Amino acid sequence: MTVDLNTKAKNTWCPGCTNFMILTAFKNALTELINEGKIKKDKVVVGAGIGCHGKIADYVNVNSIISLHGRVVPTMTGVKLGNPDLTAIAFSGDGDSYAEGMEHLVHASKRNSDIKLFVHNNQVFGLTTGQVTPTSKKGYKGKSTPGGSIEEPINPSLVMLSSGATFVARAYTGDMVFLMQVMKKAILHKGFAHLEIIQPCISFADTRDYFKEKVYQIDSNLPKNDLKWAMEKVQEMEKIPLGIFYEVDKPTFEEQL
Ligand SMILES: Cc1ncc(C[n+]2csc(CCOP(=O)(O)OP(=O)(O)O)c2C)c(N)n1
Ligand SMILES: [Mg+2]
Repeated sequence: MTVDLNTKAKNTWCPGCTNFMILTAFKNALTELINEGKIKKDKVVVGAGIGCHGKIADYVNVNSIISLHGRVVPTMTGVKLGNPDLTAIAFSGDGDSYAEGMEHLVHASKRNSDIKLFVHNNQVFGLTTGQVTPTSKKGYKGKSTPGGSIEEPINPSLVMLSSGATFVARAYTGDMVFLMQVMKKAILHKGFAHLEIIQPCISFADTRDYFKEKVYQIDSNLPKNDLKWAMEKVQEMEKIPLGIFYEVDKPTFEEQL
């Protein structure tokens, strides 16, 4: 069955932005899950933070709410508590979630709130035209760091594993089919799911050549319930692993409340 997820909103992302890959992967993931009878379109709610990523809420024809910068996670916590039947999917940016929204993120993860969080990690504040974020590489030269960032970046997947997230995964916009497959699994996960989507920002942090050489997919048949292994794996830097590192079944915040 054709599921029409298009909207009439004018798209204002830069031509060639990797957000188009995330948008397409997401629409395909939703279409397949709806057609497979696993989710219902009218029960899906998309939340978004503020940033280039946040515009995605305007481009997918499902229920949606645009939050404040850094506040999509608590907003979706409320949405899910108010109506636990909803499939709550939040889109955020590396600035949105890992800077201003970090404390919300850690606590939602610890609670195992039944929210799926897809973070567009372009290692830059994109919408505000190129300032350093917690995931910017050391040496990154942008508007707020003209001499190069002197800080080491954080590793979001590691933070999520140590905070209690029950689904921790990483994907790259260069492989849209793989991204879609991981999105589908995250959406079906019961509990807090964190999907870090590595994406080059073609305008302010063009990392296309860097990531193309670095990323690889882990063996999808490996057991996913080994926290120690997952914590070690996500810290690999020489080559950057992609896939679902950790996935366990635990009671959610909403179930227990
Ligand atoms: C409370 C608040 N703080 C700061 C801002 C300014 N602001 C808007 S978008 C943005 C950067 C967003 O960066 P990121 O979350 O990485 O998203 P991207 O644009 O890269 O997709 C900032 C700092 C704001 N709108 N509201
Ligand atoms: Mg960003």
